[in-house]
Amino acid sequence: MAETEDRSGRAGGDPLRIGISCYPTYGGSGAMATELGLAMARRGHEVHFISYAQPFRLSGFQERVYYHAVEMEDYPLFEHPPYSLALAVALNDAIEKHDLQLLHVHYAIPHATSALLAKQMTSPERQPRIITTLHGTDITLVGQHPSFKRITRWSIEESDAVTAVSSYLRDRTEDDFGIDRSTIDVIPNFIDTELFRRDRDPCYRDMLAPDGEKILMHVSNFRPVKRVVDVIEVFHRVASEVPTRLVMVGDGPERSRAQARAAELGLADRVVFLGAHQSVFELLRCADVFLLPSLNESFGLAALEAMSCGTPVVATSTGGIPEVVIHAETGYLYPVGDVDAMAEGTLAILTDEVKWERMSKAARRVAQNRFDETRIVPAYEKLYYQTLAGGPLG
Ligand code: GMT
Repeated sequence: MAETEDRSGRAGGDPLRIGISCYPTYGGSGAMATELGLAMARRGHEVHFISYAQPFRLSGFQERVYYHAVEMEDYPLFEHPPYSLALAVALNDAIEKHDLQLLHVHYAIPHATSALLAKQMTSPERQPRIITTLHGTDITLVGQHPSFKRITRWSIEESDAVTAVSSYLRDRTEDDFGIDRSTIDVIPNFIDTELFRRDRDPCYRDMLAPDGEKILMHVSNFRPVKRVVDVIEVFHRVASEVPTRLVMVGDGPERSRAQARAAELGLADRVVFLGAHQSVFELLRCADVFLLPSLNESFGLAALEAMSCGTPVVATSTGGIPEVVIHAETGYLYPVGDVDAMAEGTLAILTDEVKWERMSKAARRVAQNRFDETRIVPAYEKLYYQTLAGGPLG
């Protein structure tokens, strides 16, 4: 199969009919699933998104893209409505109505399990192949819980193909679930480096830092794993040395703790909480340093988005982050919780223009050379064709 560098051109083979299921709300797995589906549609495939809400990156009309909402009956007996079953029915419905050949599900629970149920509900000659992409806490946290562990393992084992977004996540899947790592393909997350770039308008730098201050930025869903209070702590140390503003993008359970800590430290007027944002590339291109002090990340898509915008990253050396951020080249990596070292690293970048320029260029280069959409989407497409043909990924 001839591969092409064309942004929209298919590598080869007949167009496919693909179903995609993911979490539709803000989060890296939903963003990746949607971008992948849209890229596949641009390459000529028919793509059906099946979820309880329209994925947040799915806006506007695009040819060959369809969205099917999962219908749920709100019956008083259901204290916990069985979404997994409703999803299985919606997937089965899409398989039968649109003759889907593949279901690509993102985040194992419950999507892989529902997909397997949907497959079994379909007559043998029309059963689709199931591809499961592991994203992070489906393996490292949620899937570890005794109530989910066995069904997570079973759903991975029964999938026709399994991918993980980093080598770290593949290895964790082997270590924690006893699944042979050779059966899991590592296909990293990707980025549209044409969209996520620095030299484009709009840039809101003057609005975010009206007195010409440096800008630190953090983007996440503010869950405990992101350690957003550490972002405030790092900022506190940096702002006492260099005029700086902090822009916090996103929303979630830890937002009020972070806001309270900023107020406690007397930083409230220099930290802006923007809430969830649709087009983070417009913000990331104004940032001088991106902070990601997570407890764990299987990949760290937000760091890649920043790097593509030429923003150096200061992060923790945990999980799959070192597969994305190269220490001392595209930013700095430190142990979890070491806010003093993260502040020092941030200051080293902010106070040395030559270093900033070098890291900014290196960050952009790594994003382009290793994670551009045109390099990664063909790998998924190849996997699709090979899974349909029943063979391994070559
Ligand atoms: O696994 C999660 O916590 C959710 C998921 C998401 O939907 O945001 O995040 C994971 O998947 C992203 C996309 O592949 C990765 O960039 C994140 O690193 C990963 N999060 C964690 O591992 C905590």
